[in-house]
Amino acid sequence: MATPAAAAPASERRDHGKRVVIAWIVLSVIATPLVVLVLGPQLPPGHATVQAAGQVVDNTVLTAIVTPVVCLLAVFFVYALSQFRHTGGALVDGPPLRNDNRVQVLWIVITSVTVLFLAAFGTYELLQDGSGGGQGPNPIALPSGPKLQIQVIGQQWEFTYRYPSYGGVETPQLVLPANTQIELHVTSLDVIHSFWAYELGVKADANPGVDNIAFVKTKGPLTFHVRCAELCGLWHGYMFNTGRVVPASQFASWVKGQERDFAPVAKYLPRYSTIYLPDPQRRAG
Ligand SMILES: [Cu+2]
Repeated sequence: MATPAAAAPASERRDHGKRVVIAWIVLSVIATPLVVLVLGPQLPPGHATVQAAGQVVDNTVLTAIVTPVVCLLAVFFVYALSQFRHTGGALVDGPPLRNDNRVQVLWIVITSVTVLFLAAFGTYELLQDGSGGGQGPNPIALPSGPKLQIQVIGQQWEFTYRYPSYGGVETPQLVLPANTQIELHVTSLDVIHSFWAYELGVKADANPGVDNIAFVKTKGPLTFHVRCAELCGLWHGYMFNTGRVVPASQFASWVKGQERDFAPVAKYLPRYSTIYLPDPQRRAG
């Protein structure tokens, strides 16, 4: 049985702790502002809409909070590797470690404060902006002012879009007017899908029989990606497209053109509704 090594003198143990804490503080003080100022603006999903920009702020706050934690791990890792390295001689157990009340109290206080702050911050942000992921049929975060309602319909294996304020025309591409509050009603005709418009900061479940409402306020013109983010059958991987944010005048002429182009098939569409139920004859894939 290995003999426990003699405990290091108390002053030496304190030195280890002091060195680690000083290195941690120095590294955190340097790294955290760098993360906020340099990495923060690059974080997803970008600043293309008000909601996306809000998510960048949230991601920056979360990354800034985790930075000192990562710094502590890195400092302790490097310090332990360099200082507690075994250098020849017989391998012996280190001195037994008992509890340390100060470390335990500090640990509980710091982790509790961090978790409670994040819970409060997350709740506040959720009530301010919604989740960007759809709030169900009764949103708790309602933006004020006029909204353009657009329905997003998932189906195997594409998204189509209905514009109820333009005669319920249904189009294969999502086009939005710039600088406008959009009210997306996300639903599905068949199986579960997920409407993910990355640059818009929207990722909302598209479920049959559910009217999932998500708000997005557009900024300037933009081309954005739309992708299904829920495994929905054989061709799920091909369920993607691009959409556009265009100036309001361009949107008006585009939607008029769509009404004209799709007029011959408009009579085959079901009446506009917030939900549609799957056709029982159709086989889900
Ligand atoms: Cu899908």
